Order: sequence, then C-alpha cells, then structure tokens
Amino acid sequence: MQISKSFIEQYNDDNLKAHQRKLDFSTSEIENSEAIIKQLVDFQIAIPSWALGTGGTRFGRFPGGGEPRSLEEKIEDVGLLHALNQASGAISLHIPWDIPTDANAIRNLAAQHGLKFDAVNSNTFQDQADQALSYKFGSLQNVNKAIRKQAVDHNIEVIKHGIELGSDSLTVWLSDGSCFPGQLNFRKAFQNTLEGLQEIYAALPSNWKMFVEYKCAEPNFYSTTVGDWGQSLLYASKLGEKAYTLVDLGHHLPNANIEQIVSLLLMEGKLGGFHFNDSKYGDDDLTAGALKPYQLFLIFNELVEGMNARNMNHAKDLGWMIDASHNVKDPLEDLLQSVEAIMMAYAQALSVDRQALEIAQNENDTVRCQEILQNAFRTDVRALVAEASLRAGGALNPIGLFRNLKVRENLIKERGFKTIATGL
Ligand code: AOS
Ligand code: ZN
Ligand code: ZN
Ligand code: ZN
Repeated sequence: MQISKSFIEQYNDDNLKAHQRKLDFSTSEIENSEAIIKQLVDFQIAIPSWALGTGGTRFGRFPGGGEPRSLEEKIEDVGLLHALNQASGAISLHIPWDIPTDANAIRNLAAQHGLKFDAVNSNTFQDQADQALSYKFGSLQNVNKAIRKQAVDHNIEVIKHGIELGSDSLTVWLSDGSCFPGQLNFRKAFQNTLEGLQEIYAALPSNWKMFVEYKCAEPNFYSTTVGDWGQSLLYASKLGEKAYTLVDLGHHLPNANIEQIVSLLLMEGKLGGFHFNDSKYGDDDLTAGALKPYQLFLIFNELVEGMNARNMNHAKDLGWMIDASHNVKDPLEDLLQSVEAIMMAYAQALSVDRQALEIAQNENDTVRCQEILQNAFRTDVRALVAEASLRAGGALNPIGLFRNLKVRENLIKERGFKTIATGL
C-alpha cells in the first residue's frame, strides 16, 4: 500500500481552517515559533525495524494482523509512516532479523520511500539456528575466546551490511552480565568486552560511529557488563573518538535523573544518540511521552542547551531513534504517537527562554527557573508540529489520516491476518 500525495492534500485541505486557527494562536503566544517550525521540519527520527510488528511478553503474543513479513515490507511500513508525518525518514535495521540479500534493491526501495538507513544493530543476545557456539553465558564477555571471536565476527558482518546500505553507525547492545553473585569476574568480563569492542571498532569505516548502549538489568538480573552510563562512557572513552554512549530511556534504575546524564554526556562530547520510549517499571518500551512527558521535555531541554553550547547540528549530530514494543496497540499508530511526542518535547524545549533562565539561575531565583521551564512545558505546541508536517508534505494529523485511509485494514488485506514480523 502507498499513500498518494493527493490523499494527503485533500485531508489537509479539509482540516486547514481548524489548524490555521490553532496555529495563529500558537504563533502569537510563542515568540520564536517560526524558527521552531523550521527546526521541526529538519528533524527526523529513525524507526526500528523490530517495532513494526506486535511484540510480546513471556506470557504471550497477540499479533494484530498485516505485519510486515520481510525486510521489504518493513521498509514499506516505515515509508507509510514517513509519508504521513515526514519525520520518520530513516530505518534502523537489526541483523540477522533483517539481512538484506540484495543490498542494491533494498537501497533503491528505501530511496523510493525517501528513507535512509540509520544505525545497524547487532545481535549477540540470541542463538541463531546456524550458529556454532552459544551465547548463554555472554558474548563479548564470555570466558571462552572462541565465543568472543564469534561475537566480534558477527558485529563486523553487521558493519559490512551497514556499509552496503549506506548506514554510518553501529549500535551494540549486549545482554551480557550475570544472574548470580560470584558467577562472573567483573574485571575480566569488562576487559574481555573491551577487547572485543576494540576489534569491532577497528573494523569501523572512518566516517562511522559506534554506539555503546547500556542497560541496568534484563535479561541478566544480578549484573550487566554494560550496566549504566558510567560503564558505557568508560568503554567509549577507551575505544576512541568514534565511540559514543547511547541512552535508551528505559534502561535506568528507577528515578534516575536521565536529563542530567544527557547533559554531562553532551558536555564530554560522548552522547551518541537515543532510543526513545517510556516506562514505568523497567525496559517497558512504551510509547515515548506516554507516561513521563515532563521528563522527555527536560531531556530535550538539556539537549537544546547542550547542543547550542557545542554548536551542534540538532538534526545531524546525534542519532535519534525509537526503541519500542507494542502488545496492545497498532505498531504503526504507536510509532506515530511516539514521533509526535518527541517532536512536541523538542518544540517545547526550543521555546524555553534561555536568556531568562540563565539570569534566573545566576540569581538563584529557583521559583523563576521552575516557572520558565514549566511555562514552556505547559504551552500547547501541537499546532507547530502539525504545521511542520504540513510544510514538509505530511498530514496535519498523521494518525487521523492513517485511520481515515484504513491503512491497517488494507495491510491485512494485502498481507493476511496471521503475519508475524521478526523482532522481539
Ligand atoms: C534492549 O533492551 C535494547 O533496548 C536494544 O536496543 C534493543 O531493544 C534491541 O537491540 C532490539 O532487539
Ligand atoms: Zn534500546
Ligand atoms: Zn531495551
Ligand atoms: Zn527498551
């Protein structure tokens, strides 16, 4: 299924009046609204290939129908999202779930949909059918050198696929760790992992980045070998200038101050990018902004402040990715919601009166500081996000049009009801 330009235009025309009224109000309220809209138009968030189907828990999986059955169909799905919001212009692949057998054809297909390839992800947290050695006791940390080598070789293979597709970064998330005290020599596990990462790093093309993703727990519940931002930063610093820390919002211990982590990683030039999602308990992988929109805003507030201070290109210098899983929602609708929530947090952060905030900070005027941030957070920026979508050729309300066009129903007709996408 493809969404034609004329459908989008018709939909926007039908909704233009109501939109204009809201936009007029927003632009009269928000001083730099024109600059914000321009920044939003340039802002793209990569969609993870593994979030296009229904996820599951260890208790069950309830597919919703019409899920992509191949890499080609995953690209088509992201193409649908991008056609609707013009803000999802990239896909992040996972090897071996998405092996491109004909890289040229895959590249062309993506280009037809206006998509780029964001970070490629390796997988040493599962055993594949044709795999010689098991990762049951870890991959890069493993006490067995042959297993470590297998994991290194796999990552190098992933880089090769990425090169063929025009990607320029590798995300390494390791499930390595231990379930019980005494199981692991922490120092040796760290050293083995570092050695493996160094071998992978050596295989990176010069323009590539490596993202080292940390996670506090799961599937290992006593220790994780890349367990927090300190450990990730340690690896990234030892590896070199192409290595960065990746922050997945769901990978922290409860109540961690993620915005402060973000600020300091940026300060050190070691923030690589994000896996956006939301959570209440752990790695819940829920829709971004669904539970803690204020936290999302505070993260963007630090991002805007830090990127400005370092003269960074907001759109290009960080990896903006979603990492999500859906048990009860239509995956595509959920992803549209996540992208919109991220755009709103970004827009609100861009609207913060930075000068006034700095003055208030220097005067220790805590009340004023809070007022400035909360004023931005409580400002309705939905019309700015809609306007950015409109100007870029997307729909004023992507989910509205998705439902209007009965996209899911059409996908079910095309692909069938009992489809299962590879992924988590
Ligand atoms: C795992 O918890 C991490 O968030 C990974 O980034 C990601 O979910 C995984 O690579 C997808 O399989
Ligand atoms: Zn992640
Ligand atoms: Zn995760
Ligand atoms: Zn997650």
